[in-house]
Amino acid sequence: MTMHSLKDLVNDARAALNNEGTRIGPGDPAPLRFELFSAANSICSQKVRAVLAQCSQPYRSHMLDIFAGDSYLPAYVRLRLVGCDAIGAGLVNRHSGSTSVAAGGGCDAAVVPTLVDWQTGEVVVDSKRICLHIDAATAGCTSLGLRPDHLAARIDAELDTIDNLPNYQMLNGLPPSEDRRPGPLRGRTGVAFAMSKVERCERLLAAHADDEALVRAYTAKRAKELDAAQQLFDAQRMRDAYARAEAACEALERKLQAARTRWLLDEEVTMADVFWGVELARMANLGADSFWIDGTRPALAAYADRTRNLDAIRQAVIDWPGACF
Ligand SMILES: N[C@@H](CCC(=O)N[C@@H](CS)C(=O)NCC(=O)O)C(=O)O
Repeated sequence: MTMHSLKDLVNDARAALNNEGTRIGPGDPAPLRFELFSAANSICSQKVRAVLAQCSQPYRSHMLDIFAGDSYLPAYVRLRLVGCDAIGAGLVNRHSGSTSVAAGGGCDAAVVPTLVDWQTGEVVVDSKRICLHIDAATAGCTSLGLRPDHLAARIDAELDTIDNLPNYQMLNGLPPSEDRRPGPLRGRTGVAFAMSKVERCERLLAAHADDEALVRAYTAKRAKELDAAQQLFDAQRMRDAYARAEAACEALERKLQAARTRWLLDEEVTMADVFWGVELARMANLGADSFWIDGTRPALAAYADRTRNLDAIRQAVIDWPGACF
């Protein structure tokens, strides 16, 4: 794609969102390399904002409201399709319960985050890929970056574990009598949430029936959310999702107890710590810190506290307006 057509696509997305974006991060207001489309309360977006903060990378930030359906706006979807097509995995039309492209079976053209790299002219999608792209592209993280070569395989294993956690199911809570989510989320069921997205796709399909690219995007997204509504949210599936998250916490507790380094894998913060920090902050926000508080998993409790206090996690999640429920 030419830089000219990329500029047109981004300008259209900016106009659809009705904002020019806000500059985030250190340095003077020189032209910015990165432009990020994210949502305050999206865990995938939080990972990217935290990595940008950890790497001291300034960027132009556009906030989308995912509950209002901003990520389905035609101009935004057209921009994101460029990134999806670059992955080459096709569009996902079923739901695994996690947000992972690898586990889910493809790319979703109606979600956040999306990164534009003005230096390379790329649209980069999928939080894990975006974070690796930022780390490889910038010298601001640490001297070896957030994914030093000698730890790459172990860091990747942690990122995959986190990427495959059932975050979509967890967001929608446990069965009502066991639900520990904060008040505003209680009573919202996953089925109603997913079906509201199905209905939104149907309205958009009717409105853009003659636009091949949009029809492709909304058809896949409709099928994915219908699949979610039909098979992710019965009581047993919800309990299984929380049980899988607790098992990941138990594995992390054992690794932390065995670790001889300041952070999980190294003396310096790696991308594994940034991702775990975001994930543990989300679990705490949903009331799933019962997995480690009250002495249940002491090493994890201390680690959750330390990662929560990382400047990058504070800036991108804890203190970011609207990031916590
Ligand atoms: N694999 C993608 C998944 C992105 C994703 O699922 N984003 C969610 C928020 S974390 C979203 O935008 N949901 C809005 C919707 O489905 O309507 C990534 O990691 O970036």
